[in-house]
Amino acid sequence: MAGLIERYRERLPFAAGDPVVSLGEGSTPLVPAPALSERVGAEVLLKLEGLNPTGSFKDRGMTCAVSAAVREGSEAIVCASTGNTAASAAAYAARAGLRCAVIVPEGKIASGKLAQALMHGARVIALRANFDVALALVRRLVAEHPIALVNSVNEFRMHGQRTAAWEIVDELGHELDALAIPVGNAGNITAYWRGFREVLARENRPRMLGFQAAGAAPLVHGAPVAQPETVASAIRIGNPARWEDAMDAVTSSGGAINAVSDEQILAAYRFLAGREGIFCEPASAASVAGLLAHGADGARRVVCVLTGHGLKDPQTALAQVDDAVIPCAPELAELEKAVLA
Ligand code: AN7
Repeated sequence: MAGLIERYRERLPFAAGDPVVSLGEGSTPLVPAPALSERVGAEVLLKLEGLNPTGSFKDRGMTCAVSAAVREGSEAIVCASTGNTAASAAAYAARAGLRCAVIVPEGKIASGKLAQALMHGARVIALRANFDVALALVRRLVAEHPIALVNSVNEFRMHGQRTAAWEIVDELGHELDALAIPVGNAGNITAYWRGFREVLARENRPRMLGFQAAGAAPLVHGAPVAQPETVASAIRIGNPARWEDAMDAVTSSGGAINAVSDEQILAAYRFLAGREGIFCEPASAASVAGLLAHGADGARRVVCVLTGHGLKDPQTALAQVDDAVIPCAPELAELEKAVLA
């Protein structure tokens, strides 16, 4: 499958002949979720963004941001990240032959994401502060040095991430009432709304239902959270960069922004894995938790965006299933007991 710059080139700011840094991102499946649909009382389809090359939706924006950085002659890129942006930036930088530095909150990123960033050869800097402080510092850094910033404040990231909305419309037309999506730095909800606005008439646009973790829910409270906390480390963000854009998406679409507790997030995480066969990371499960807790707001058909793969965060997964592994001696009788008990 072609990457998304190739798939949507006529709608993206890339001309034929421009450099394209792609890992074959995008074109992710939209999978029905029968068990979830029954519980929510609406038809729910899951957009599996964890099937992008580095395991999260960030690759959509990163192919555009890194291709643009190469076109501009940049030699290095940088980002602040709760993990997935770092993994994606590191991979696309490796592909493009750029240097890459990622600034992450010390001890607060999932191990899969850290492994990715290191394997792709990024310089990984563990800041003794949270994501919001990291982003503020990185913005000052790039004001002083010729390094391309690839956080979602970079407009090319928004260009790329809009393609997910276009893919949904390519598949469903306007037969979609709502989009449920986790919200952290608020780039993705902003990009989806822009994408829908570009291809759907006003009366056909879905309502945007954003969900934040209760301990990191500035948009729900209407004020920044100085010390955000949640098990969903990807969305442990207290002062989203795309604050106004996200609130505009929610308001103009007639949607809502709500909070879900860590318990609700983890319950949804287990439900998806155990009942739908779909393993997403905790932050992604926030959108499912939101539908389960707050309902679909009268929607008949909802797309729920699962933003990252469950394999990103093995620690949180294993903590859910304590001592579930059954040891066994290599004897048939023992194996029978273990399997059939
Ligand atoms: C799995 O990687 O902010 O609201 O630095 O990794 O667009 O920020 C990640 C965010 C949802 C929230 N789900 O998206 C980062 C970072 C997953 C994520 C979000 C993130 P935005």
